Amino acid sequence: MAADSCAYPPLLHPDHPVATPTSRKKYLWLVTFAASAALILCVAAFLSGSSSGARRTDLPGNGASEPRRRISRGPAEGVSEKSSMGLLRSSPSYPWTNSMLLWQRTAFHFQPQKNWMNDPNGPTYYKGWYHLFYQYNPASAMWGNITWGHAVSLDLVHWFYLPVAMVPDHWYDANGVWTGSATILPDGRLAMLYTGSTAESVQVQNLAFPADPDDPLLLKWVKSESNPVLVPPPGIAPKDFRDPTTAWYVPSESAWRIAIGSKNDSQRHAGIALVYQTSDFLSYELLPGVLHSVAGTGMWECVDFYPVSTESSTGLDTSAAAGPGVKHVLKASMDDDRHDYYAIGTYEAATNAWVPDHPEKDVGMGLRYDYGMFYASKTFYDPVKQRRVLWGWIGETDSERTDLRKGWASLQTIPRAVLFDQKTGSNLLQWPVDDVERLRSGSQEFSNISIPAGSVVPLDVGTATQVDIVAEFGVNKSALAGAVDAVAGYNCSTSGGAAGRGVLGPFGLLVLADDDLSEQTAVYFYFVRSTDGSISTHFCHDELRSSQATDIVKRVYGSLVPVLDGETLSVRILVDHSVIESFAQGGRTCITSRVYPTSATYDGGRLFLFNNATGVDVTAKSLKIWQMGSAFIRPFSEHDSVSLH
Ligand code: DQQ
Repeated sequence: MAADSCAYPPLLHPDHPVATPTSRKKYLWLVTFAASAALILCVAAFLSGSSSGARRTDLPGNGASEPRRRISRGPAEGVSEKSSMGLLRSSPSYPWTNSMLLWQRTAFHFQPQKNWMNDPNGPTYYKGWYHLFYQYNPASAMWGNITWGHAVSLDLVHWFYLPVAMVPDHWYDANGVWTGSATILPDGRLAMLYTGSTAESVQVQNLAFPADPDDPLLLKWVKSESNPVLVPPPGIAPKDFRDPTTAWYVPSESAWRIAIGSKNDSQRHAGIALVYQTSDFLSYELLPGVLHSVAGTGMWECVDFYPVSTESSTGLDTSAAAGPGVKHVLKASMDDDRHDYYAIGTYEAATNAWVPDHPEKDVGMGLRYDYGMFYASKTFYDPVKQRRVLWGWIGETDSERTDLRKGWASLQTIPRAVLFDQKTGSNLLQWPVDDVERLRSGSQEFSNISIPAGSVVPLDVGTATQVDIVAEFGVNKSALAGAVDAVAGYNCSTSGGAAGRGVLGPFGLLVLADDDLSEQTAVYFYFVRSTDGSISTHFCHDELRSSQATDIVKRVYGSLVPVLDGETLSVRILVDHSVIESFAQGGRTCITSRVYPTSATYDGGRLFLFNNATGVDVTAKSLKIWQMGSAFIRPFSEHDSVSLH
């Protein structure tokens, strides 16, 4: 799309000069420099046909053969790597058949009809509809030409595709309409702030608003004549300034605040969140200091900042005031390791500072939303059900060659309701929004199934490729008390997975398995009893045998999960063709696996229980399995608008 940028005036139209509030004037040179450079680039591209835009048009479309240049796309343009390319360089390619590839599309996860998708953007509720925008490449199944895809739903499950909402058509977003967030103002107006990557890959913040505020579908968007409304401040590199949050209102200032992620390499590679204050979303003041910074964590992408109630089970609006009974969550997507980390703490608007409750578990050092394939997440407040809802991007771990063949890449997680865990007081709980349960049908229930040490127990549930599973496990207490596991410092990822036998684990379920277990993904618990008698519980996914295909990245994921005295060990698992999302202990620890079964597909997908521990018998105390219907995600038609309302 950069080639298109030549069709637009590289500087704002003289009839609509940029508003230059004091805080912006001194940085105008940067914008002017970027714009002039863009103009020079456009001319050079026209003369030589070799601009970055021309490079992107080299990418083949759907079904095309291998990309001609195996270059790494994200980092060159100022964001993290968007594919598993580097990890798969020496993997032999697998003879995928069309029916195998077709199977990988899911039934109730959101994914576009075709092509590439990454971060969720601007999720919101507007005039009766839930809106999801997303980073989208309309031209290919690989990252690039980033545009905002758009879909709407009445229930967060059944989605309708709409035309793309915003395309890179101005100099200030010629290189991509990157990630952003929605803010609903008290009078119902909607302000959308997003990062534009200019033709020179300078990251600037832009404002857009609905062309017709009365249109509940928000089909048309207008980009502000004042764009860019923010450019990188002094000391911040042009490629380290992105992803504005939803704004929160600070009554004492009669103003809104937003956070923007960045990094400070001169302060030990610290990830930082800058805060700007605005009263009109057009002019902004950079507040002194930062909301928070953590040394060693590098660039913070897709910062999210929101309040949670410590006393009630409802979500809070982003502008809910800090105070007793309210804590604030700070989340950052770490460009360096591509994981979403959060911490819970206290926000003080007067000092513009957020302090974590547990500094040893600061952002980037402790808790993650999800220990699997999950990144660039964003929450929004749903006023209808008074809940905070989290979306996350599930990337691919196959090769780009395979993505091009299947014609699409990436999914969004099932939207998850987020609450403060009042029992532990130290983590969040994530749970699939209850609307998902509308897809359940035909449940099968089992109780007290014995899983002796070293056994695999098939579950007679027929096909299990599109299921919602809730399982509770019990373990012989005396065995637990007597056993001391030699595995000090157990770690799911370095453990050897479900095949590694310990005294007290692993045990759990094998999902997306075929009859002879040549394919299986293990979802399991693993107890470790230390010499001091304390027991820690690990929750893991093992993808190592998830597919016979060789050209995919397979990992063992997981972390600790708190299990309080008197609690039963429990897990909920959503299985959807090629995605497995698991929620242990009510959602204290979550894992998402993106897998690529080749024979555990169609009516060949099965479910098993297993116990690979050597020293403990396990009982599946209760097990409930629902077949899940399809969400029938489809393009929106006028008929839908009449029949649904
Ligand atoms: N994705 C967007 C950026 C963001 C990154 C570009 C995170 O705005 O930082 O597609 O995946």
